[in-house]
Amino acid sequence: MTYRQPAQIDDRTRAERLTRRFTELYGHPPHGVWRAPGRVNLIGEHTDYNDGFVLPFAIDRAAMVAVRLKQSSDSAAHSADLASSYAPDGGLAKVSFTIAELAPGSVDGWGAYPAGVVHVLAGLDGIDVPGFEVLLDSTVPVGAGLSSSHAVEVATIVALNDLLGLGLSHPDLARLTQRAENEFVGAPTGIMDQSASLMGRAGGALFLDCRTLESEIVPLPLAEHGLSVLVIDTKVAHSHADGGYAARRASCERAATTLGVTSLRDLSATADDAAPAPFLDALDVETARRVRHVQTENRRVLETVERLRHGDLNGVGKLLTESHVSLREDYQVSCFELDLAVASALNAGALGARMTGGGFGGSAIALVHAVQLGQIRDAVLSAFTAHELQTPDIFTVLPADGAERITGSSELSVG
Ligand code: GAF
Repeated sequence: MTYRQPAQIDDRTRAERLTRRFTELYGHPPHGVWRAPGRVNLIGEHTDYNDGFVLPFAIDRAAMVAVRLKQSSDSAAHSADLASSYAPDGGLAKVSFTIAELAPGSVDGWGAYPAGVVHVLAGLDGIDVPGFEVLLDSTVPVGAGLSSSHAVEVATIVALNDLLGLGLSHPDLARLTQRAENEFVGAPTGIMDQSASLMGRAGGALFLDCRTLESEIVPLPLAEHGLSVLVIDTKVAHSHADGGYAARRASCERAATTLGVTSLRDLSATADDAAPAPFLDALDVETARRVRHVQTENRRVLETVERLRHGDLNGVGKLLTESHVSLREDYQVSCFELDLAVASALNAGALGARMTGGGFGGSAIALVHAVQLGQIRDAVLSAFTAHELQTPDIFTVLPADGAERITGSSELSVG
């Protein structure tokens, strides 16, 4: 069967629609509209909080915020057109808060994302954050492991960075949204997702050194090679505030201390490092496997960048699949549905496939010949039906530009 992707409305039309709804809701227009994309991670999983290497790309699905600054310090945020867990009745979900009263736990649900960012900004010396009104919408599916929460945080922080003239750089903004996520939302995540949302570029993947935040866009010539990246959202909801993610992170930190290194990155700085060495004897078997994943995954990222530079997309596919095996066997963050998505895509002809993001649910990606999209999607759907599982959502994604202002001038009338 041929595969047809449903059309998405363009950014400008979405921004105009959001502006109209904002004006109806608050009685005056916003000062501007900003968008920030979700991401898929091509490769480099659970390496970011080990100071390692990652290769994600921003996708053509994004959160959008319309924002207006106020004179008072109370803020209101509404979500519109969000996936059902944000506004279950399809209407508006509203969150209000006073900036000075914000503290971890004081706002929950989706409202914690804009509130967390504001809380962190307001805590910086010399920055006075006034109240503001926000209307939010997003086309990033929630709970699918495509960074819907980071997209909201990044859209909010770039809007405030512009409106308040803060002049913060992308690495600064990435570190601040990471603090919002860690300190306010309570999810001990790394720096990859917000960096992809901020620094992604259409046509390429973001090769990021998570220790220094030095980055480079590596071209991802999908169309030239007749390839597509297919996302398979298993519909198994995951949350990084749950124990599994935190336990993996803690075990890596303990292992680094035992091995006498600052972080596990120091065991695998180059692609030529020797295989896991006798030092692993100092660790219990399970921890040694976690360490082996981080070490081999860092090497796979470097190797993937090399393969891309040489136009070897078959080689990239093999590395993706190796990454999945390592996440399943050594890091143990996959699940039955993710393994099934990967296996059925590979059996139907994908060049490579792997879980993407933190795991325990969420999405898998497959690198596929565009002409095989229909057959691969059908094979995955049949496999899920045969196991009486929820029907996955399957769609293609393209590397897109990172966060940006869509409309609005810098001339403000604050009210
Ligand atoms: C989640 C986290 F948010 C990232 O920081 C990263 O650790 C990823 O899981 C695993 O690679 O997306």
